[in-house]
Amino acid sequence: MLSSKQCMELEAQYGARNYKPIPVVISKAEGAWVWDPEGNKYLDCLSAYSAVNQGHLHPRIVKALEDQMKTLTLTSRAFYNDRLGKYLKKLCEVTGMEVALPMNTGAEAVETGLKIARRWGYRVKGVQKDHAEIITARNNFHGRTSTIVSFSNDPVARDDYGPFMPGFMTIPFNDADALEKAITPNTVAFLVEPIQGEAGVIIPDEGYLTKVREICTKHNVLFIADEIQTGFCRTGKMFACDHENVKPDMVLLGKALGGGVFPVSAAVTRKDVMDVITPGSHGSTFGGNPLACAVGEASMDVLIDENLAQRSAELGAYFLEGIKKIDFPLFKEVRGKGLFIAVELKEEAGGARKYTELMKEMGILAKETHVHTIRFAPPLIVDKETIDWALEILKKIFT
Ligand code: IF1
Repeated sequence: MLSSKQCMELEAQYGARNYKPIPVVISKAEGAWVWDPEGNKYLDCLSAYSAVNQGHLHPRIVKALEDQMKTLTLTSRAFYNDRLGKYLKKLCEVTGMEVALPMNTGAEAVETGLKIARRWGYRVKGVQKDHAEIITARNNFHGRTSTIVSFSNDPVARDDYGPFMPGFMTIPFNDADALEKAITPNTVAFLVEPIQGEAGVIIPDEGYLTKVREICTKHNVLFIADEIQTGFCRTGKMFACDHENVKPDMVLLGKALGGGVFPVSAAVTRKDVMDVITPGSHGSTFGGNPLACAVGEASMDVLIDENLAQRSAELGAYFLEGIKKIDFPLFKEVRGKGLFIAVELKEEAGGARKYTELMKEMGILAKETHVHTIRFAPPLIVDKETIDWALEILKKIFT
């Protein structure tokens, strides 16, 4: 087996430098825990950015993958496959939507949503050809395609990838008045994360999503919720929009839909919206493949049958309180919803990186976001004893 050092050297030599990972190599995982090649054990407090909500190697998800792997893996959409319909039905039931378009990665789900919204604008709303506008929120993160970085305001993600896609504008997050002011007759959609993830777990004021719903309805604008990171129980409800009982016109899903074993994503919406998509107008070689369908179905079953929304809510509140009780003068703010928690440090702390590296030394893996914020998002199957253990370590680090 390669040592951690050898693995890191190989990546450094042969890999593009688009990441700056915490210096730990993971070679094995189970549940909430991961191991490096030397046998050191760590608590995973990132969960692959919430793609592993069900825990690493969940037996039921692995079994679904194994069983399907031996039967049928890929057909393309040139033919039907016997898994897709049943999976899409479950996806619609879980989201309360009517029809779904299956893709693979989150960015593809977002692209799908943008294409549907534009077509809907021209063919249903009656916007003049090539004049559709989509409103997005400042500090958003929706993925890395050229179109998506066109409406990012993060220079690191965007600089020198122009010329950028026109037809997007950005307003402040958590500002419903700004949304209403920004809407024009050409506006087809408002795309927003119900809680901003990459921005640092930014939770909007209560009532914001309700107001967004009202404004979008009033102006005949599609409310598109990117629940790729916040969805599937991460924030203590099945979807983050459920905290306000708000139903968007379209929901974008990914990450945990693949149960940590496979990339699975989708755009889910109403029938009258999805009807603008006609044969040949959108698709993907791998989207809706039988393996992804089996995994997606099992991933949702696990979330529901193991009551992971409630678990996330309860353990999240407990973890959040525990961190808040640590009396560290360099904490600027500790916030969270469910097991989606962020610790923002004051400028004087000199950045979060040295703390995430220290945490690694003590057996907890988390990642800083931007410079000053540490995100805590363990798999939702984590138990209270483990959180108590993590809190003891955090106490040591922050005192
Ligand atoms: C990376 C961040 C998190 C997302 C939302 C769509 C996508 C993402 C709300 C695209 C992806 C990822 C991408 C991953 C790191 C991670 C991330 F730090 F970059 F911003 F989670 F916070 N919508 N988020 O959060 O999904 O195409 O990646 O499947 O390394 O880029 P994807």
